[in-house]
Amino acid sequence: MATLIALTVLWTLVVQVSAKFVVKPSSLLPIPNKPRVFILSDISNEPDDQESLTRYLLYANQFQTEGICAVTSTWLTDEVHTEDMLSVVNAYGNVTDNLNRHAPADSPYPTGDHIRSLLRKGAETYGMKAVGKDVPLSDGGKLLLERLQDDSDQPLWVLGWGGVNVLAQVLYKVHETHSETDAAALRAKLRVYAVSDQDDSGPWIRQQYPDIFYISSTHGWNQYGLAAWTGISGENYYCEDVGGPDSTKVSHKWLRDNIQIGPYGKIAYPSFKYIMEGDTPTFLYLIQNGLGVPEQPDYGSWGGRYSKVIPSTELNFNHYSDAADRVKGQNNETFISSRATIWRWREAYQNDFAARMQWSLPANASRANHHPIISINGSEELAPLNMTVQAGSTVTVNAAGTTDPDGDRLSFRWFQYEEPGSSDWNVAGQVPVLNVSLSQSGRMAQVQIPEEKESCNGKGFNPSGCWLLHLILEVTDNGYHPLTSYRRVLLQTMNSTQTVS
Ligand SMILES: [Ca+2]
Ligand SMILES: [Ca+2]
Repeated sequence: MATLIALTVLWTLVVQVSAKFVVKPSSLLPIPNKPRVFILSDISNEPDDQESLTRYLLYANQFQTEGICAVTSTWLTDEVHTEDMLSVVNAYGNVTDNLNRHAPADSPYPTGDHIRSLLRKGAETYGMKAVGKDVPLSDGGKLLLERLQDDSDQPLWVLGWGGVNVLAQVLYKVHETHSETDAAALRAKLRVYAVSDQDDSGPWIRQQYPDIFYISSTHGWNQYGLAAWTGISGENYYCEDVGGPDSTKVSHKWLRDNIQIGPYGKIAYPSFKYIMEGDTPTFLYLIQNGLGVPEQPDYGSWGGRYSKVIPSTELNFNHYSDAADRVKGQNNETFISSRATIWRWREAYQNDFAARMQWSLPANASRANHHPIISINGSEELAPLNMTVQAGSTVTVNAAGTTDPDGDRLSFRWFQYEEPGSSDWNVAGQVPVLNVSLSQSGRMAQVQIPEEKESCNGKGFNPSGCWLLHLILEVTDNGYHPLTSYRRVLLQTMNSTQTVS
């Protein structure tokens, strides 16, 4: 008999699937859409940008990389260092054949030559000194402007790993050379995720152009311990959330054993000085694993969770900053913090990195693992499964068709992600709670939707005050460096006067 359990508790069940077999590219997790990405990196101010670039390239077949630009920041005010990018890309170019044995047939890794062709220098001056009427566009600015003006109707993600004056240059140029309508149309294509403000051009951009979709942590200057992105690895350095995440997974030893290996990791990945990879959350946010929805910063992902600074519909003000999650840490204490929106996924994102580094090894040395492919209600699509549900009803979510390309054992964990959709600091007791009963070793979930007085209590965001509830399925295999895939089920509750479609 299935057991009914409140979803504040976690369910973990294990099921045995078929025996090991040789993986075929056609059986790997598909990559249907590739976000367009333009990176601005103050590489060489400390080792961590080089680390982030090393990790990024292991995901390069998930992205359409449009440019990688060396920039300045407060920490590197008058020089830029493409040569340190080049050393990473050269090492990457030597292992693309190895990596491609683990890529879906229709999404191979780009060649080293292609990535090299995208490297550019930004302005070799600090912040707004690079922006103005008589200041020429840097090479990086020229490429960014070209990418912004091309024919693509897809958003262009600008990832700020340092200062963002190359973007400010481009916006200034667009303002000078385009009508306001055309300039606004170009700005609407931009999506920015900047790692705090690292020069004066970020605040300038947000002040001049509040319409730009712009994710960045805001806090006092250099108070990085307050920022969500430090959840990637920073608890011991910043003395925040110590005891919550597993610090061994971001230690020098773990990185030496699992990342600084082989013809790529050993050459490309330096040891960190302060914290590991402060800039990595910018692209973890875009990784296509079924968890995050890039257009919805408040949904949460490996790259953290963010909400609008001002929820006004009258002002078109699109700045998103840190939101908090309530997460039980390793030490069994409950943490409510923005950093937790990232470190809660640490085991999965570090295992994912380590597994991909195995892909970069020669075949005879690689202990390769590949991701589970979740099938939910018959669909393998990564986008959320949207369901409209009547308050008080019970619905079935069927993940029985889930497979693993390696024939690994799979564990199924279902949980309600309560924070998205609520602006309460502490969601406990504030969000209607789903009850789920599992069968078929966790592959089948019967979801009990709360009664109308809870589901439609007027506090939900849809017009009738009903709630949009987030149910996450997390499937983890038992390969060497276990890999996790996700699917988000969005349950829009309806009251008894509404029709369920
Ligand atoms: Ca940086
Ligand atoms: Ca596997």
